[in-house]
Amino acid sequence: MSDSQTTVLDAVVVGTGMAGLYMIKRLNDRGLNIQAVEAGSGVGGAWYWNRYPGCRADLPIIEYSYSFSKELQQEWDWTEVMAGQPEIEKYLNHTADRFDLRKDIKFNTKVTDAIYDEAANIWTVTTDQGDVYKTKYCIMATGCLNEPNYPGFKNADSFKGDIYHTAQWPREGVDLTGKRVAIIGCGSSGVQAIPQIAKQAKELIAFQRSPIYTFPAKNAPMNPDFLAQAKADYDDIREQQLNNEMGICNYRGPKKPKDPNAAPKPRPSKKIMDITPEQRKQEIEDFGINVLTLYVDTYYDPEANEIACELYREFLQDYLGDAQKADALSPKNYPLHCKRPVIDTEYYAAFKRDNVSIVDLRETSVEEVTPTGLRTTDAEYEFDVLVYATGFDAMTGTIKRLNIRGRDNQLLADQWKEGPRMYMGLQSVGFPNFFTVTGPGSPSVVSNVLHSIEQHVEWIDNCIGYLQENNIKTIEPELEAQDAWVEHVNKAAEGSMMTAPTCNSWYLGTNIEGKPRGFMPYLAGTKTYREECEEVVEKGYEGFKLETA
Ligand code: N01
Repeated sequence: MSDSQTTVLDAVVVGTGMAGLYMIKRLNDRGLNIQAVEAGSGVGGAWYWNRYPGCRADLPIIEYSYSFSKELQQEWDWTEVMAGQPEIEKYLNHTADRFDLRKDIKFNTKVTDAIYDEAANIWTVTTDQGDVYKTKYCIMATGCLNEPNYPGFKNADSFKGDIYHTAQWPREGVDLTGKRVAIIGCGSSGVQAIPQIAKQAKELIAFQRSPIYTFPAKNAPMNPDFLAQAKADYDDIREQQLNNEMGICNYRGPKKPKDPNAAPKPRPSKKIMDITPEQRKQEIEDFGINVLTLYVDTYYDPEANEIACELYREFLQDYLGDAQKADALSPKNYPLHCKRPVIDTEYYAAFKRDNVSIVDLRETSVEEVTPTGLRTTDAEYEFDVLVYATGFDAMTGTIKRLNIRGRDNQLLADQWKEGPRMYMGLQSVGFPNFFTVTGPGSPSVVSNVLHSIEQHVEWIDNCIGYLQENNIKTIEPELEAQDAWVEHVNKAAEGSMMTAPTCNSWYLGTNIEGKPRGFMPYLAGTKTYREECEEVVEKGYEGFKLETA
């Protein structure tokens, strides 16, 4: 039912990335009257916005793809083991078309407000295009990495050349041929972009404040036989993903029958502390530098971790053969496994090129941006293009910027001032019928995020179905349950390198000035979390308040 300005709906879905698309499909299948709103001109979310050169998945795409449709699984042919952004964007467009989802999406439109009317039990969602949606359910599928972070350098606007952010790369692409380019940041985005930009640009200067631990991605073209076998094995692959705490099964193709006469395959040691310094070097030689990520003790024992870090730095010295460059690129003063794991394709090789240099921002700091480049405390740098690979105000940035008001007109951003407070990463107290897909307090970004997205979308959809069928007006968490969950999430992160005192990361919010330090995702694992979610439902939505109509 609509008048000229207002549309009355059952549900509004904000965002049409991997989460939003599946959410639309589920709610359509349920027969609800819905509207999705998308800021971009196309679907894909993170895979729409992040189109910088080199952008690709960091998990095998066989497992980082939708599991909800067997037909989709069978009909889509991936061309690389870790697919690139263009291919993933194409896949998501295909998904939108295949399930006829576009009809429900309003593109080039940003939600600005979502305001709850307690008496009417209705959310009023408004957009920057003047749309007004009156809806019973509001679902934020805005993703965890959506709001780009621009460092607040002095005189940032004075630069006369071109400025780009990896997370807002122009759709038409950027020709960097013959240009002098500066790139700031070396998280996953910078590490993927640097080798590609280095190939095009006349000169590339990488400004790095926290050089990263990164490991070879081992991407390759997809072998058609492997793909065919994976398709045949998909039921088993998905089952194994469900039984893994990261939502990853590391599918390696068909299991070969064991040859009883074959010599046992060499395997790396379990703990770095169990082997001698000579054995550690031998294992790096035998299994590659990635072996450092396999020693379990490096994840919880600071001494084991520091040994691994030192071996990493030595490896870098040997590989680069340039002590000064290696020193500038060496991660120091924070543990391995603190930040999100980064994998790369020829990242360090790029620094062997004559046109690539590094500025170590631990030794000098940025004073200001100038019309022709950037001035540090040590020197002035001139370039034509400035690329920010400086990440995101992650997990809470997008939601906190919106005018979301629940009961008693309270602002969600106020409730989250000291850090996000959610029950199970799904809902916040005082915001009935308002859901967040992969919200803070759920495994989301510390898992195969698409696996976590599917679980959340299904939980939310089933919950809405339950409310509809049982004539329940509202669902929202109980304060005690929410407080206990936040505590539980904090406990799960204790003792991890991700929360070590010397660790800073976007998981902790420390990349954004003024953001309170706190580990936002839930580290207990996807299997554990799914079982907890199922138990809550089995116990009649334990920890949630349900109000009947
Ligand atoms: O962002 P980041 P990202 N001065 O926050 C630096 C996902 N992703 O876009 O560490 C100087 O990791 C900052 O330095 P520091 C993935 O989950 C996935 O790279 O704060 N430097 C850091 O080096 C990933 O984790 C893929 O000291 C400044 C960098 O900028 C997440 O997105 C690909 C600075 C930011 O790194 C974010 O990755 C890409 C300043 N003022 C992204 N401010 C896949 O592979 C920030 N930095 C699927």
